[in-house]
Amino acid sequence: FIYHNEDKAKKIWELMQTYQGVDQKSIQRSIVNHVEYTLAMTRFNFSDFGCYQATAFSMRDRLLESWNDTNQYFTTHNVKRVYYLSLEFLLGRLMQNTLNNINMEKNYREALLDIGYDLERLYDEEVDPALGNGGLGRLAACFLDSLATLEVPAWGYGIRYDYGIFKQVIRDGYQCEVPDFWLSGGNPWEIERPEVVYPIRFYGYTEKYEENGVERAQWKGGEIVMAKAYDTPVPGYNTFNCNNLRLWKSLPAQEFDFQSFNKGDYLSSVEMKQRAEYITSVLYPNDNSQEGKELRLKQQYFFCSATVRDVIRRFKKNNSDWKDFPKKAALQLNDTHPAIAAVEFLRILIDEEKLDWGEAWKILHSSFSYTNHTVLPEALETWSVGLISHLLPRHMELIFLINHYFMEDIAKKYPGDYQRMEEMSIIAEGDDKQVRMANLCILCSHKVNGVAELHTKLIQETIFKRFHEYFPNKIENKTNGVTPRRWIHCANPKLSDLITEALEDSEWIGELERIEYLENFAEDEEFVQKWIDIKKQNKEKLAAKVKEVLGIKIPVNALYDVQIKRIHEYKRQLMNILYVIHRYLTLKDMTPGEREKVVPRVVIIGGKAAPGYHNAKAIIKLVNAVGDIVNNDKDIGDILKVIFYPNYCVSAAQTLIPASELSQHISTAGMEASGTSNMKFVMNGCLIIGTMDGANVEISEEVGEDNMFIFGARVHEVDDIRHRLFAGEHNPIGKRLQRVFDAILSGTFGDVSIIHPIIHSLMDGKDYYLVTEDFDSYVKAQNKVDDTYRDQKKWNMMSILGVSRSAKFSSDRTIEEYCDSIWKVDRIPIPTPSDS
Ligand code: GPQ
Repeated sequence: FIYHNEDKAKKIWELMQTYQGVDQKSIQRSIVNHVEYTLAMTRFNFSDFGCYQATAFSMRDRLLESWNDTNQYFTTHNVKRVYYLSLEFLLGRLMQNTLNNINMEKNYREALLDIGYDLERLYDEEVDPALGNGGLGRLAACFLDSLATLEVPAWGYGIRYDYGIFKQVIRDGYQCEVPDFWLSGGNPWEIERPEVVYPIRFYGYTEKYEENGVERAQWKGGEIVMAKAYDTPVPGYNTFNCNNLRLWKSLPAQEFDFQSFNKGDYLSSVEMKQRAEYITSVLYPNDNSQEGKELRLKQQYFFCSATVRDVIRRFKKNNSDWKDFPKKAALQLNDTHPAIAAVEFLRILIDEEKLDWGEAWKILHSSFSYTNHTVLPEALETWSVGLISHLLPRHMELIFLINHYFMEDIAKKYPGDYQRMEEMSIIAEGDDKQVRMANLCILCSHKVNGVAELHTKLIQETIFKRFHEYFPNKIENKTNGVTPRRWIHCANPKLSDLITEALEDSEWIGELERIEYLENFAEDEEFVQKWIDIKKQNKEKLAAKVKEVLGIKIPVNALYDVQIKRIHEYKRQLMNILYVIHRYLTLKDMTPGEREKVVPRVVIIGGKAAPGYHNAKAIIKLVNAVGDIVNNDKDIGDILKVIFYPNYCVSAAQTLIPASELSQHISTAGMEASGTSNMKFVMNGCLIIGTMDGANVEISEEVGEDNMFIFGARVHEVDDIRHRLFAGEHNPIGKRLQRVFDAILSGTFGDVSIIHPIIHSLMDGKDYYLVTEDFDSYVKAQNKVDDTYRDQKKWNMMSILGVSRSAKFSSDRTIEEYCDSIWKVDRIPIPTPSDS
């Protein structure tokens, strides 16, 4: 290795001279070289896409320098690393974020302009890597940015899906799903690692044996699939540190194929190849709900096994005593999706490393921790004992053992309390026995966290109540956050510049606490005017985009009211559109003179429905149908526009959020664990209409309740209301809402029969999400929105105060808390080239 051979190292250093230059010529030469030598295009004529690719390759070269040095440094110093295990990383586009983090945007912009390319246009050439569903996957991406920025040695681990979340196309008002083969144009950001491969076993059987009084097993037979690593460098903001995101792809195991060949079974060997490749082919498109398919469990085990082996291999490079493992590695489970990693780790320690149960358990427990992201029962994962036994026979044995020891402890502490044992057991008994993955995760982890204060309190008091009683220090809160790099600095560059100008430096981008000084400008006329201008420019940009995508012209002087998130009944997009209909019917009642006095609104709703989620798809149809009528109604004109924004994704969010003035976070209280877009909107000067749910509660504490539009039932009231509604004791539907229902049912919006069953159940009181219950207070809050918007001075003041009080919601704050109280890791800045 070069570091052991000084002469060789010296020679290589002389050859390379130095790191990549930052001057214009060096940047241009590097880009043009990639055009010719990497892309094999002619350097005298290349497309915007070619230029994007070459530019990305040139940036990757640069990242590789710091990425290699960072890893080398961490290995040499044998530091503790964080491993973030997640089935989803919703990264979004990388070019702009990377250039900003390494502080090279200006250099690249000028270098490109000089050869006739516009950097902003290149940004739009990039595919949006969408290996996630929604909040959970995007949180993982924000965490990667903060971990690198805070110089924490950390790797993300996940799956390199061939197909990310589907592309949403709207036909006749209905959602259609189109596959997202995001790799078709190549991926210049990743590095394939053909030498980092692990064999992964499925099915087969176990053979038990005893060794020094310890029962161990050998897992044999079945099928072998290979996992190959693909690495994506993760640069931090304003640091030389560069972390890594390692994603696994499945491949057929060659040795296995040859066996089939020898038997002359050629076709079945080809079939096996395809089965192997199928494992990492597609991301499951469900958000907040489990589908329970065998292939999904295969994905989980596949990536967990490869990850655990990789982590162990890295540990063993520098360490010989297993007891040191928790001092060198912290593994975080992003929800229960990677839960099987804990069992795989235990299996390796016991069956391969020959540790005894007690030692192995202690090491496992001190290094693993688990984040819960929901209380919704349909999202709490369970897998049938039958399926796990079939696919992972040894793991099922170990889960039974973990449960056996645990049940013994519970029986000791609460003799005869079978009810409690039933609740706490990993196994849900019954005809079709199930493994409760959350219970497994809680047991295997030294810390469990919720994602907002209210959510953490709820898991302590409801779904994990028994565990909280038994392990009173285990469950704690880590309120989510979002990265200000992507969500202010990149998404809203003009706002970023204005903040930097006001605060007189740009350090707030890396230390968001500093943004509080903006409060001093809330009444500074010159500043406020610039604030207004920026919002207006962002609205113009969005209006142009809407025109381009949908052919609909939206007015810029209207209030932009936005709800963008996965479509789910608990998020209550239905309540939003019912209110829009109410607003439309009210406008229709008015004389033209009266209408002119109404605050004009553009209501934008965007989000994907899981392909099998019928009710969510019905809501999309209703929104589109209402838009068709309202947008073409001459009486209404520009006073109300209703837009369903198709294919909502990270890059769309980066255009929508900076242009929003009001955003909706209106879930039934207790159902949204945190929400994270609420934080992004606040950071971009948008006001919130919302329920006291998830992180909205903490946002209201920070910005002040007067600076938000809060409405609806509170969490402690929900159960009683729901009981009342279902017992038929519901309040009669109010006149306004009844009129809305009548309009829908009588065909005012064309054929929306797909929504009729939902409307009928609401009228029958079967209103699990409290839409009818909260409707009146929602209307009141909306009236207050209009009144406030009329007072632009007040509105802008609220907007500025929101931004200046948003520091808590930086994911840097969140990550610092995880580092201090869960991972116990330090910040390790690596020496920059100029230091060495
Ligand atoms: N979340 Cl369980 C998802 O995006 N997908 C899921 O499958 C589950 C949770 C969200 C949750 O709904 C939001 O309230 C959170 O803000 C987000 O996770 C991140 O914690």
